[in-house]
Amino acid sequence: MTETIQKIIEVIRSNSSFLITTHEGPDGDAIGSSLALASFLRKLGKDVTVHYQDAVPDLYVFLPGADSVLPHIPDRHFDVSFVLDVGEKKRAGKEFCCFLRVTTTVNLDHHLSCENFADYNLIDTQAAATGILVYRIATAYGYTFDLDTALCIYTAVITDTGSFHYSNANREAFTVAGEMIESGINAWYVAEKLYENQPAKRLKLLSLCLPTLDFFKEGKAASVTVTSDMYAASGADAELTDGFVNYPRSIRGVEVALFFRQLEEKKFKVGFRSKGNVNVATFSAALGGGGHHNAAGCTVEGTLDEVKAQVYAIVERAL
Ligand SMILES: [Mn+2]
Repeated sequence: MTETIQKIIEVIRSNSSFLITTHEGPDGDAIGSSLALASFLRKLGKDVTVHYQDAVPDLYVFLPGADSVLPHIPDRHFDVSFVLDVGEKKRAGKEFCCFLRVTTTVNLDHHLSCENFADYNLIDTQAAATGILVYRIATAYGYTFDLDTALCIYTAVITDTGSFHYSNANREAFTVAGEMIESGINAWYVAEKLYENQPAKRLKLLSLCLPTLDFFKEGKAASVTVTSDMYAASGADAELTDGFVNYPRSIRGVEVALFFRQLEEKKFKVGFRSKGNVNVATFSAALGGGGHHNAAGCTVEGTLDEVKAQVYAIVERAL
C-alpha cells in the first residue's frame, strides 16, 4: 500500500500533464475525490484536465473545480491519467476507454470488485471513500490542505459514508473529516449544500414513488420504483432520485432495499442497499453489475414486472 503510494507520488513529481476522470453518473465521492486530486495537483503547478462522461449534478456544482469539468477529452497528449472510484474500467465511459494519448495510468478505488487495469492501482476496500485515497496520497506527499482540496475530500467522505451512518464509517473516515474541519471546512455549510437544498420537484417525485412501496420475503426486503411517467408528472429527473432507496431500507425489519428506476421502456436500473450482513454486491454481480457490500447496482432489461420477478428471485434465494 505505502509502496504503491510512493510510486504514485513519484509519478506525480516526475510528470506535468494529468487527465482525471471518474465513473458515469458521478456521485459525491466520484466528484469529491476527482476534484480533490485536481485541486491538489493544480496547487503543485501541474497542468490538469478533468473529464466526466456525464455532467456534474446540480447538487455538487458548489465544489471548487466543478465548473472546469469537460464533457470531452481534448485531442492532445497527457503524461498521466488518473481514474477514480470506477469499480470497473468501462464505467469511466467510452471516450476515456478509447483514449490512448496517455503514457502512464493510475487507478484509485475502494470497490470490492475493482479491476487492476492501470499501470499503478491503489485499491483499498477498507477506505471509506476514494477521497480517502487522495487524502493519503496528498498527506504522504507532505501537502498542507488548502480550503478547496479539503472541501472536496470532506464531501467525498460524508457522502460515501452516508454522513457517517454506514458501516464503512471507520476511524480513518472520522479522522480525515476532522482534519478537513481543522483545515477550515464548515460542516454546516457543506450539510446545507448537500441536504438542505433540494428542489421542490424532488419531493413531488418522491410523493409519486413512495406509493410503489412493495414488500417481499416476509418483510425482510422492500422496493420502491420510479417510472418515466413519474418524471414527466413531477418535472424531476433521474439525478434527483438519489437517496430514494433509503426509504425502504429505513423500515424496521427490512434487510435489503431495492430501487427500480426506469431507463427505457424495457430497461431498469436496479439499486440495492442492505443493512448489516447481507452482501448486495453478490446480487448485482449475478445481474452483471457491481458495487459494495452494502450498496450495489446493475441494469436489467424487461418490463417492470419481468425485471422485478427476476431480481426478487435472486434476493429471495439469498435471504
Ligand atoms: Mn466511492
